[in-house]
Amino acid sequence: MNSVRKTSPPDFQLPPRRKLRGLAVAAGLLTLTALLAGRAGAADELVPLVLKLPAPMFIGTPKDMPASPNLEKPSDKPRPPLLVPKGVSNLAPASTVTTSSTNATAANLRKIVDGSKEPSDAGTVMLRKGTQFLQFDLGAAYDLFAVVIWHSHDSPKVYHDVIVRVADDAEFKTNVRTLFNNDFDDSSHLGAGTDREYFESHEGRLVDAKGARARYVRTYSKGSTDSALNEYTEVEIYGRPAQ
Ligand SMILES: [Ca+2]
Repeated sequence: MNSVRKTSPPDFQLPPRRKLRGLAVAAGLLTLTALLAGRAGAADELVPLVLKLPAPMFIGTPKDMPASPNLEKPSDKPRPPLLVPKGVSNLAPASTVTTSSTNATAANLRKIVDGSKEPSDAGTVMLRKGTQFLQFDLGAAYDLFAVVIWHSHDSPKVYHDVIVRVADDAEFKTNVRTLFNNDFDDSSHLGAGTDREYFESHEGRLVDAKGARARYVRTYSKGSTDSALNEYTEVEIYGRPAQ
C-alpha cells in the first residue's frame, strides 16, 4: 500500500478559520513565552493588564524631536497590552514612598500613589534637579509584573536617565536588578542602559517586571527636555505576594 504524504497548502491567503487557528497558536506561543520567561506559574491564567489612563493632554506626534541618538519613535496607536497573571494588583498605594530629593514632604509623595494621573499643578510632584529617585517599600517580598510611570505629561517631553530597579534591601545593595534603563551614556552612573528614551504621554511608561521578586522598587530620572526638575504624577506597581 502506498502512503501518500500530504503537504500543507501554502500559508498565504489563509481562509478565516485558519487565520483564527493561527491566532490561537500565536496566543499559545505568547503564553508559553511568558511561562518560559519565568513571568508566571504553569497554572496561571494570563490576562491583559488594564490601566486607568488619564485624558491625553495633546494630540498627534511631536514635531520637535530632541537631538537624542536613543529616542524611540513616537506612536499614535494605543500601546499593546501586557499579559500578566490574573489577580495581580497595584501595590503602590499601600507602599511607603521615600525619595532622594530633600524637598519632598511625605504628604507630597502620597500624590504619586493617589490614583490621580492628571498633570495639574496640584497633582504634579516636583523632585529636585539632577538624578533623583523615588523608592517604594512594599512591606514584604512580592512577585512583580509591571511598573508604570507617569511623569508630567502636559507636553511631549522626554525624560532622561529613566531607570527602574528592584532590590531585597532599602539601601539597594542586595540582589539589585535593573528592569529598565535608558541612560545610554551612563550620566547617572548606575551603568549604561540599552532601553530607548521616549516621549511622555497619558499612557505613561509600562515596564515589564517579568515576575521579579522584590520588596523595594526605585524609579530614577534626571530631568527632561522641558525642565531640570523631575516631575511625577503617578507610579503604579503591579504584583502579588511571593508564592
Ligand atoms: Ca497622582
